[in-house]
Amino acid sequence: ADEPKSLPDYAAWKERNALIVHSTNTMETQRGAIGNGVITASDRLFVRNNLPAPPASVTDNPDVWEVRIEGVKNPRTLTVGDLKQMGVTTVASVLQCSGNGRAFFPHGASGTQWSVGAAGCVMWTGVPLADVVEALGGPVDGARYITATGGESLPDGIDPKTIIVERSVPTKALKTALLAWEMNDEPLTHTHGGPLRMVVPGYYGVNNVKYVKNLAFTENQTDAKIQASGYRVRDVGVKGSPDQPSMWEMNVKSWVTAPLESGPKGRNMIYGVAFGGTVALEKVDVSVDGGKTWKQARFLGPDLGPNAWRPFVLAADLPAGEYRIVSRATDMQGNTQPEGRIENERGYGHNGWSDHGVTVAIS
Ligand code: MSS
Repeated sequence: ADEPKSLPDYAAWKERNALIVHSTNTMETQRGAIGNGVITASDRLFVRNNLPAPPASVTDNPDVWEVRIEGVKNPRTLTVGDLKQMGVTTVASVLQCSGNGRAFFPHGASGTQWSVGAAGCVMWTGVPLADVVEALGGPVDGARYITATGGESLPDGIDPKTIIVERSVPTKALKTALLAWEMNDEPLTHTHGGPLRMVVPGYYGVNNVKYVKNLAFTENQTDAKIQASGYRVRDVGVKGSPDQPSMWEMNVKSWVTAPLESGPKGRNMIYGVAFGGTVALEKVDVSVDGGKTWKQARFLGPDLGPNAWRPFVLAADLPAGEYRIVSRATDMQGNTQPEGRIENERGYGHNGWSDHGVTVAIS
């Protein structure tokens, strides 16, 4: 067996035992460490970097970090200090990697083999992007996308478009997007994108651009590789291209967090988490017989809004035996998790309830 990998320097403050370290750039929360809280502790939250993170010193003096705002009537360069005077809001939102659940795809989708833990629910504090844009005269006519650029320095000798983290989302995201400088009531660490991060509540992780240094209202999506051919849903064996669906709004999803392996016969509390992306949840059903029969679970803790996850619990009386425990969430628009996978080349957006179940021995 391989030596357990240690945490990379930029994430050394994390709780090692709560995480599976896949690589220097990818760490997921252990299923058993997700717990049943409404908010994921920062030191347990997954990490995913497409490029090496900038040095920790970027957050030494967060208020001087600059972001250029373009594609508005009055383009300007603003510091985080300026942004803090323009407005502020706090939102709870699920941060989930597009490839969360990739490990369940039998064709061996390439990329980090995330199970369920490339996701967490955190509080973001920052300025509503709409306030910033309004102060700068509003978007230019014809703007259809908001394009955010990450602040990593790029290596020489490589076409920047092939590696830069630059993502476009439809302008309708302006209703909820923010430029965040705090996560879970603490200054945003560089691990999670400090000093300033684009947050698009309910959208897949990749759209939440860290160390954002440029933000533009654009007519077209960026032609950066991460947008044009990356993060595109297509059939197995097919190359990515701009005409395929982009990983934007998250779909409805849930999974059980306890018990995971065994339990005592009699009363068992079955816990899990569920979310609807941009749509509030209606309910979560739980089955202890692999989906033959279902019972509605109870939500646990306060409702932190449509973009947050909802921990759930179902009390079940279980005689000794083996159980396949699965959960299935339904959102307010009636979208519900499918049983199976939507097979796709890169293993994106997996919300099938069957694969996400657990087999538990009760004795
Ligand atoms: N940003 C930047 N700048 N860079 C990078 O790399 N990544 C992505 C996001 N953002 C990046 C960014 C991804 S891809 C994800 S998931 C996220 O981020 C994560 O986060 P955290 O904080 O957890 O680490 Mo997939 O869809």
